[in-house]
Amino acid sequence: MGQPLFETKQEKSRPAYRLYLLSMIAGIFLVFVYRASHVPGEGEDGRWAWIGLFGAELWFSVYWVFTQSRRWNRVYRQTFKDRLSQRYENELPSIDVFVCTADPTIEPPTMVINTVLSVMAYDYPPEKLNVYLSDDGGSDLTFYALLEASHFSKYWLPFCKKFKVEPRSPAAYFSATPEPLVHASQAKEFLSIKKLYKEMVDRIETTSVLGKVSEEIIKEHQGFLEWGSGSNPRNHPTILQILIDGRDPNVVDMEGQRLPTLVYLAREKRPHHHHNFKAGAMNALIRVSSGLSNGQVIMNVDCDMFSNNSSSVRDALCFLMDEENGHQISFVQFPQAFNNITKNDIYCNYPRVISQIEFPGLDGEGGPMYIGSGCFHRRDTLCGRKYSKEHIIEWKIQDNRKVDESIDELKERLKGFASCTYEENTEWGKEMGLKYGCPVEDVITGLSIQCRGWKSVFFSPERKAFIGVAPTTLDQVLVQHKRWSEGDFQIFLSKYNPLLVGHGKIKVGLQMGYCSYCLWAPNCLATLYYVVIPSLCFLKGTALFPKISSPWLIPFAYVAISKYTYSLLEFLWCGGTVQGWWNNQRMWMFKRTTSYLFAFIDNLLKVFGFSKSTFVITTKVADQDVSQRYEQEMMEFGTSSPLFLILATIAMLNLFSLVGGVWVVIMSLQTTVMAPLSLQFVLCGIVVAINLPVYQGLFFRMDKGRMPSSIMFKAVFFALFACIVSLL
Ligand SMILES: *[C@@H]1O[C@H](CO)[C@@H](O)[C@H](O)[C@H]1NC(C)=O
Ligand SMILES: CC(=O)N[C@H]1CO[C@H](CO)[C@@H](O)[C@@H]1O
Repeated sequence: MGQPLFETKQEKSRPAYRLYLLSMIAGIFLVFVYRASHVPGEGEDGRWAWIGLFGAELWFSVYWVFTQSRRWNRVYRQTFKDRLSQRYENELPSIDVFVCTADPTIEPPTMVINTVLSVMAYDYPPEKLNVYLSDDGGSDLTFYALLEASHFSKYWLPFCKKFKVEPRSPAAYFSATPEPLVHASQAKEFLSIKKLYKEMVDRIETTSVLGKVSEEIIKEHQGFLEWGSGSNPRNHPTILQILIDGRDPNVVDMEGQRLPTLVYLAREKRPHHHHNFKAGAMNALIRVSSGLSNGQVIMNVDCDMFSNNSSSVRDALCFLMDEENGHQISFVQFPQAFNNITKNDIYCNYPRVISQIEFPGLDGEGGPMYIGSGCFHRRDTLCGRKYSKEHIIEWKIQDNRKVDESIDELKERLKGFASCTYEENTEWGKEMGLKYGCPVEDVITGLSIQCRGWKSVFFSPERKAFIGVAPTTLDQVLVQHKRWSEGDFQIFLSKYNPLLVGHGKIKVGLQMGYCSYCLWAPNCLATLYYVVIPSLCFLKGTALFPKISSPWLIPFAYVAISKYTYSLLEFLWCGGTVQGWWNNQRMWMFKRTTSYLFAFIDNLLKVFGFSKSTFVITTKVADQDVSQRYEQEMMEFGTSSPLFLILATIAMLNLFSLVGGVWVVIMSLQTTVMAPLSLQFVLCGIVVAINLPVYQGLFFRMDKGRMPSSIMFKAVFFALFACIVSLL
């Protein structure tokens, strides 16, 4: 046994961090002592507001403890790909890559094939690489685009390998490299491949605009015959096409090299069957691929995330094939990155702290969660295998094709795996494959794998492995977070609660780490309380915090200042800017008061048996100026979403309270009035400051991204109403 294929560096919690933890705990304790010992008496002003605030602070403290579990034991990984090639170059396992798409209008076929081409061009023996596209949209446009991509790959793959091109998504490559490469010999090939690519995109886009594939194209490939006259996205038989059969040595690229297998699959859809969204698609792919290439490692990626790093497969294998520790590792999760993040990242799309602090923290406690994209799994563990020390993995190619089977027989056999009825009375969706019944199926799937004894690994290379496109409007971001937080909270309320299923199976730190995400949604209550009640009480003159001269002020000030200083330093350490951190704080407040609130309410409605969500949330806006405003870091409101009404109302309420409260102090001409209210003044002032973009959107902007005036009127009305009621 030689040197290890990967190395783990432990970032042990430093003494300074422990000191911070201890001092915070002491500070929080003193805050509680004050809260408990100074409750206003029966009948006094502000008794209930006080008790509520105490509750909110208790919640924040408990939640804060949960978030520390992602920090105290961080590990960072490094791989040695040269050792992997030296030892295993000829015995590399075969890899099945799954790309999932669901809708040709939201996910344009050109984007999908760029992702497909980027993974086909991995630096890996092509005969061991198999790419499957699952098209839940069942669209012949997507199939047509994939067919074009299969032709183009015969030029693209040799080009990538010859010139060591990075990144290997043609769109990303050509936009990052507008000029031909330096040498004249390369320039010619560069220009000709760029031309080929442009022509292909033109053909695909013309076809997309027409909305149907032309008769000439249909004649070219018999695969189109599978789209019968009556088929539609919700009602069609399984459509399966092997566009490139990598096992056939006669199928080669322009340089005579073998090509990766490329398969198109649209699983059977029938109106009366539940399809289980992406988890269902993934499970169909797991089965179909098992009958064909049967790769021992499965990687899946969303169709909007192209591979930016052609060596990711080898990175992942360094973990899975390591002789010493690899046998217990079930999956290797890469972080998500985005290519259109602006400098100060106004919507905090880039999960900076998550990928540089929190996931390494989870990794130190037994492994990160599976986040649904950019993850390499071992097939057997994804299909339910339990960990046992005795089991030794044998890395070998085990293609499940029968020797004497014709291509048509093979296709029929594979199609059966993707039929609607295949999963009836089986363990699929329960113990096998991805789990069903939860909007964030990836998280519970990862959790149950870990509960079966496996570890996972988080790997974040310098050059990012996968890059996607981040949402560019506030509405999209909030809706996305509503879905995530709703799913995560649903896990907490279900039988998959990490504290229950993980008990005795995974580390307590990891259980807490999972919970810190699962408990996103309930944060809404305490946050809403904190940004509304102290401000209203300030307006009214009811003190809820210690006086400025009181020694009790110290723990409050200490806890607040050190928590936010810590988070600022952490953010800067992760490469962010101060402005970016401020934006991040704003987004936390926005998410907690809107997305999480809706997610929380929807979950409660479910628990009480109203299964249907009663809140309809508006969809995305698509506007030409939107991306321009995004690049200028202007917040995009623009639609009259109920989420924005909440944001605007909170902003107005704090503004009224601040102005009104200060007015009262000035009128009374007594500075003593201010002394007990100063912390509330500061709090209310901060809420106003963080909401500046909202006031701009409400009153000072003329562009289409401003708040609709209907929202303005309603928000002013509700805020005034709340202020008046509180004064009564
Ligand atoms: C993506 O790959 C390109 C080309 O290698 C590199 O310049 C860029 O920094 C990568 N992007 C990220 C976010 O790592
Ligand atoms: C700032 C930035 O990079 N914006 C880009 C975001 O992504 C879209 C689509 O890829 C580009 O058109 C923008 O230029």
